Amino acid sequence: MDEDETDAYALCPSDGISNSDACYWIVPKGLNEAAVLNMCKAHNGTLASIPNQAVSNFITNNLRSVLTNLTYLYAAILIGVNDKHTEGRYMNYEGELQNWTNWDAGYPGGGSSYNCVKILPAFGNKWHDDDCFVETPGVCYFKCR
Ligand SMILES: [Ca+2]
Repeated sequence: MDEDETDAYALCPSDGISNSDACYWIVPKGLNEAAVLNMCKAHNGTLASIPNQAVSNFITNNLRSVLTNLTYLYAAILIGVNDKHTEGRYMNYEGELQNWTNWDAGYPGGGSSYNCVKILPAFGNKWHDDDCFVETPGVCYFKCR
């Protein structure tokens, strides 16, 4: 295996959680979407799409203590879903259509000014759309080993 192949994978941060070869890590401070994405990319990852209820449960259950501490200050956690390219068409950060969604009642409702998506722990971990410049923690995903 050459160095490029090695670099395609990341080690799961010590405060991350892993499920098979998937690792999830919460950026432990409030940043805007571009800055959270940069933190994820610095670890060879990206913002985490949430493909189904099982992954949503895995993240929110395992990171409950992190979320509980953070939600004292931050009520929302950024995830890897956005409709920045085409309003109302939600994609993940790997350029794929987001098939599964977990919107709270009445959401998404921000139109073209709210193109980022956040988990709201106080609302059953349902999703709200929000302004991408609002600073919150976010969930990174790494393919790890
Ligand atoms: Ca939007």
